[in-house]
Amino acid sequence: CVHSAAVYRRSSEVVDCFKMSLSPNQIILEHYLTGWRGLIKFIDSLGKLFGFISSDALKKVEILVRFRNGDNGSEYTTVQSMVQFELQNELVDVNKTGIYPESGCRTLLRLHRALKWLELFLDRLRTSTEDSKTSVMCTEAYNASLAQHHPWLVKKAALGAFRFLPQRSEFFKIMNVGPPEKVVAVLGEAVVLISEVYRITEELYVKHNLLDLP
Ligand code: 1PZ
Repeated sequence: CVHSAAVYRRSSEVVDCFKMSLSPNQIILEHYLTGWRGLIKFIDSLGKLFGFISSDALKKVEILVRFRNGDNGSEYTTVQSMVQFELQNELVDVNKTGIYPESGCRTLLRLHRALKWLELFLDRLRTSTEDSKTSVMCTEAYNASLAQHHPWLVKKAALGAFRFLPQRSEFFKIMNVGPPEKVVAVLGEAVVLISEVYRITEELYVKHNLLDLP
């Protein structure tokens, strides 16, 4: 997947990254993170108002990239190998934040939770009509997912920012994949892939009891 260029290109390329991250029951971190870089560039192209969202996501991507480039980089090939390595070597703060506030496991959990928001939002966008409001779809998706993990101040900031989302037609244009029918098709593909990536990660995190990492 090609999302290494500095500017946002096409949503279908982001979808390709997540497709390549499926291996098929493992998640390849390299492509997962490249997919995230594409999402971050997409948010950035929506304007400065959303900078606090993309900068937090970018921080998390960079933490994971640093692990991949570090001494134990080979342990960070897939999400599965990362979880196994960090747990076996006790590199995760399990109950409260201590010496490993930025473990790969807790960092990826934040991105994982955000993917649920994305899945719900894209599904609403896909099935929406011309007069549907992106801010409403975004708020509903957020309240049904990520919001429950955020303190009130973050929630307030997020809900405030959603009001400034571009409208549906503009959103479709920024996605840059062609006419509305094509956008809807790409969204359909994206929802299927993202939910598969989500499902596999969720199963792994449930199995190791990692869903509440501080
Ligand atoms: C299209 C517009 C984007 C809407 C994105 C909806 C999500 C709103 C999230 C707003 C929160 C950003 C501020 C940072 C919050 C952090 O406290 C949390 C928890 O991390 P911790 O503090 O525990 O280290 N960070 C997150 O929950 C990660 C949020 C990533 C959001 C990425 C959204 C993906 C956008 C895709 C674009 C279509």
